[in-house]
Amino acid sequence: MSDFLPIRHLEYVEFYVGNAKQTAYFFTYAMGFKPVAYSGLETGIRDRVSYVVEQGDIRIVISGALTETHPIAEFVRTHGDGVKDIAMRVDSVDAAFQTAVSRGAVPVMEPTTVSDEYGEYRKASIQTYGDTIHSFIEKDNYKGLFAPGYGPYTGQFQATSTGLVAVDHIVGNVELGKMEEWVAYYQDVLGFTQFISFDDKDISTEYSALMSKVMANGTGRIKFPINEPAQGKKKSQIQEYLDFYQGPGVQHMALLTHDILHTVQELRNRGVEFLTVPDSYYEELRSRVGAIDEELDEIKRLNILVDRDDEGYLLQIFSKPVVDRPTFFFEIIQRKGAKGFGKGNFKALFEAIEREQERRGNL
Ligand code: TYF
Ligand code: FE
Repeated sequence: MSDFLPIRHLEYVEFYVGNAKQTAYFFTYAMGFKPVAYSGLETGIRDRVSYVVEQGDIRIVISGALTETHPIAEFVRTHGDGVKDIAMRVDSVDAAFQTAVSRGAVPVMEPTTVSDEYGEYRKASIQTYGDTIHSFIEKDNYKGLFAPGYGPYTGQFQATSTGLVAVDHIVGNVELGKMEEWVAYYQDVLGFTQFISFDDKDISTEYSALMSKVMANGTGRIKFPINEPAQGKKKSQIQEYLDFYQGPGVQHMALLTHDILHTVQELRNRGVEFLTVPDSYYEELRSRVGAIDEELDEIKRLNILVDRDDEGYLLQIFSKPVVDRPTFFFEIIQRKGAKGFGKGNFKALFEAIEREQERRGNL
């Protein structure tokens, strides 16, 4: 089937937060992102503030409200800090928006042009799960730093990279029984195809269960897994998310590194907290994944997980939630040939998540 809505790449991921300045501090000093642009009172914007931070090909926008009634404030009251917008770069905003809406997308913002002395910036948005949106961005004729209304970042935050290079995938949690609807949405509206699926046999442990399907765009570069809770003996981790986020939303962003030992050591040094698996995981590792390039002692010391498939192997680790509620977390991933999502780690990973759920009194 033809790619009826070609997407060039992920342009940015925007978080709505309670305190953009301090979230920007976390992204800078803990995660190693460099602040590049700013929008707020000093650039003539009176109702909100946004910081743009970058590392490798990853661009994050962190936005906070300056007024009681701003939609950002309403979002944060309901959901806490979380992802609002997964924005994609397209050749034509008009074509992308018209195509998506004619195929059933709920429109959020019609194609809009904003201009300044650096040129024209075009944007339109459609709804996806929960209060999350996808914006389409067209800015080939825009030579400014980020977008109109933004100026250079002139503050004192200084980043040292942690080696993160790209977004590998972004996962959405949806309500029980809704996964197929959202799979169909990405298929019908955005022309994504199903990349891989995991059912409850793959990923249910004694207490916590979920189902997951991975949707990928035409180029295969953009991957959006969708999770839904499945019935288990106790509360699913996905249901815990839905309860605290008060609905569907982005559960995790997986960020790619080419040197996971370095990246995880850096993140740990800077206070990023990760889930841990028991020693027994590492006792079984060598027989499960065979020979790998990395020193097993180092892998174990940093509590990194490893999985192998027919094409190679991958290394991954999951942060604890990085916001107040047990909702959004990061995954750090290095791929050495493997294109999967670490199915062989699901049991150990979900048991680690369940231990955290238990500590939170949510199991
Ligand atoms: O994205 C994935 O599929 C892997 C595994 O709640 C995973 O990162 C799946 C569900 C989940 C946490 C991790
Ligand atoms: Fe993941």
